[in-house]
Amino acid sequence: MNYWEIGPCVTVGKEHRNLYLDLEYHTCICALEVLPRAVIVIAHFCSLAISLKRTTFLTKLSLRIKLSLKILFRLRWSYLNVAGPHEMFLAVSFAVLQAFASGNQVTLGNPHDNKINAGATNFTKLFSSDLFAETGGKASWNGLTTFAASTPLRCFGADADEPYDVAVLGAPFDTATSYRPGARFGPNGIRQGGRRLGVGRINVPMKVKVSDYLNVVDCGDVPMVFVDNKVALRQLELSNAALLSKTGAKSYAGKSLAKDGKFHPRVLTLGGDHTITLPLLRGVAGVYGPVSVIHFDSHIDTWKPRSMVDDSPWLPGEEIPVTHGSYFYYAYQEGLLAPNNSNIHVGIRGALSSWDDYENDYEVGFVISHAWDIEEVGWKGIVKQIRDTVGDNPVYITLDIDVIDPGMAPATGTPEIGGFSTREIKKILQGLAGLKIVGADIVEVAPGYDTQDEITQIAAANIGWEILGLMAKAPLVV
Ligand SMILES: [Mn+2]
Repeated sequence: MNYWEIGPCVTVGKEHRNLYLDLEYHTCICALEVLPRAVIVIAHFCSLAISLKRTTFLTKLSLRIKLSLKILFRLRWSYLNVAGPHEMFLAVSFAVLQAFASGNQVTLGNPHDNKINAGATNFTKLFSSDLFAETGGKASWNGLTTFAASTPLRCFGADADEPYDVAVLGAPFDTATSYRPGARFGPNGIRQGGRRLGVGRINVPMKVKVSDYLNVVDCGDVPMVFVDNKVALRQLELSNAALLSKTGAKSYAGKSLAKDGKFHPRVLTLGGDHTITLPLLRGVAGVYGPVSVIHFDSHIDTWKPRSMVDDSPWLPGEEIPVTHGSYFYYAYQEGLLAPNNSNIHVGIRGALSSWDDYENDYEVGFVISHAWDIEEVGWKGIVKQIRDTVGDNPVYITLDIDVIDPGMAPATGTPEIGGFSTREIKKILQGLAGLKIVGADIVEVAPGYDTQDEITQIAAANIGWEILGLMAKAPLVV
């Protein structure tokens, strides 16, 4: 007889009796066998737990429950020598949970009626996405969660030498947001929202399958400290620069857009509050020079730090921290934005403190397409304005999820009514095919404010998938 301990059985006084799993017959027995009736009840709960690990459990489940309940009702609690039904129930529940939790450690298949041999199983084949759901293989809702089922890679560790064309990078940062925080959970929220997407699936309106053109990997999240934004943003800047400095998996005929003439990977960053765009722009500007930014947002984000325009708690000479509303001002100061107002905001509708904000915005280097333009000129008109603005420049796309109407994307830091629908943003993005997208980010997704159905996270993930389609459609050649 081969026993395997799976947890406490029942408490008698202060003493715990242990519960054992009989590996041969798949029944549970109580050590010491102090309470025959309790043993019967526990045995049935246990066999229920074990049944759940087996493929035939559905056929057995109802019988097991029926039997267990029957015995429970017939039982007089006084026989059990335990404090009462509560304690009994807790003891049994815990034992069942233990049996579940430990299930992976032993083969629970019954040796009498099947021939499972884990050692000989081809798990690569068994979990292959080719088999898909109908055979019980890898499906959209199981397996490791990466963005759009891209390949997981330890980009900064053991897999640092593996080549790729696009790195998805999480930037879990929300300590420079002005209203609702929570975007630190954005990266994994967006990944979860993208579980039904795949880089190996066809984007029908774009007529592209990303994996035919690009090797996309998910590098996980950059560790970003929460006590010092300057340090956190430096952590992201260094990580982003490390990814960008690599040589891409694919090379193309023609001259690379990069200053060094090589083909580098592109980074799709999942934020994070919008402040992260500053270190990310430093990265792409380092490789390609100043870039034209297409900024989808309900706010302009070019504001001068307030301490520069009136009194502030900062001491004279103290560095004014960048926020999710001023990062473009710093980007302009640092020369990261393409000159001659070849940068554009799309979807703007937030209130202003002063009309001077628009003057400052123009000085920073942007032109503005407002959210209500969709009513006036339609998605085609907006696409035309974007393309006229950025021309043939290298383009960086940064998309604040609050560009979408809060009815379709409520989980964000600073929602504004009157935004684009998800259908409209898809049409606008699809209209940008051919632009040379050197990098992109999707920011301000704060899953804590999302609905149970993950509506914002699904929207953000789909937008990321469209952007990957744009990257696939235009190699970075001059
Ligand atoms: Mn923003």
